[in-house]
Amino acid sequence: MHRSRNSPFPLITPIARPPGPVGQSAPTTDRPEGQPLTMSPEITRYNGKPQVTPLRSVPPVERFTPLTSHVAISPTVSVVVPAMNEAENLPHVFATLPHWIDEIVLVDGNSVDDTVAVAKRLRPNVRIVTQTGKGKGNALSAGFAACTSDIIVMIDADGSTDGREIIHFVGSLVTGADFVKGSRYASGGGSDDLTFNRRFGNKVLTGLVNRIYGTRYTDLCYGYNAFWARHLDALDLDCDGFEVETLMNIRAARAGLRVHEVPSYERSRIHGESNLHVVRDGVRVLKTIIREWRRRPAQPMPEPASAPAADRGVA
Ligand SMILES: Nc1nc2c(ncn2[C@@H]2O[C@H](COP(=O)(O)OP(=O)(O)O)[C@@H](O)[C@H]2O)c(=O)[nH]1
Ligand SMILES: [Mg+2]
Repeated sequence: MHRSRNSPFPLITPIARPPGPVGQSAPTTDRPEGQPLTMSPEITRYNGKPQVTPLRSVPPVERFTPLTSHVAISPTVSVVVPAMNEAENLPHVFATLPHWIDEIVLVDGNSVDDTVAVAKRLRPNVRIVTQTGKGKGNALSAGFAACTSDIIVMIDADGSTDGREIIHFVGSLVTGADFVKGSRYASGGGSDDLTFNRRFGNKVLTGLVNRIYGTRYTDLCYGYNAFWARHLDALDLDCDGFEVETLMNIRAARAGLRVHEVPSYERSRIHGESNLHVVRDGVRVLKTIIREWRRRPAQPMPEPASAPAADRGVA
């Protein structure tokens, strides 16, 4: 998709690259007039000989958005925020969202407070989707379907997840991941919100999924994730409740997507109470794992796409 950004972007300029290793011409200096600049070649070895494979063209400079003074990306980013009665928390959540995201999609769970009004006041261009069914899974499915960007990030509306971490998810996607999971157990991650029961249940369920799918997930039931929108069909979400993250993680593994984990710190929800019930929703997660296991394909799981990682990420 194309974005309409007018900002002249001074950080990326075509650089005349120095000649490559002896015997190889520099791919950018002998480019015919009018041809787009190509990315730096990937140097691989084949039968012991170095091979230079030019990657595909760099998108036009106008399509790049600076994220920091060192990083710019060309794909667009949508953030999906499921929210049910989170009016008091939204100001905190929206304040952490980076200025460079392209779209916020708030999925309202028929809130009886001012969730929608507050969201509109904070961000007049927020897109409001009203879910037709019930539950977080149903809300996320509706939100994902409404997104128009290349990358989709999901974040909670209770103040527990920090929008300033989005750059880590996006960074991982543009450098080769298909699907990025936040993890409270990865080095640098943590939680103020996990009770003993939730921690225990998550550990058991994570171990079960890892055993069945050969994955090495460290955190199965966490609501901070991101992925390329082009993988929505592979995820094929068809659930209603808090089992949604589990289903996404299982379907990502089954589809052979390249899954990365990034550390994430979960704070306690700021106002209000959790809608999750450990036993009820733990059982739903377990049922989801068993149902997916029964449906597992007879053939082995597909290999991840073989295109160079750094190129596949750049939409
Ligand atoms: N739209 C919508 N959002 C929901 C629903 N259930 C939970 N959420 C949102 O999902 C996020 C996580 O829910 P929360 O109750 O904090 O569960 P916990 O984080 O697992 O304790 C919050 O932003 C909630 O407002 C729902 O049925 N519909
Ligand atoms: Mg929460």
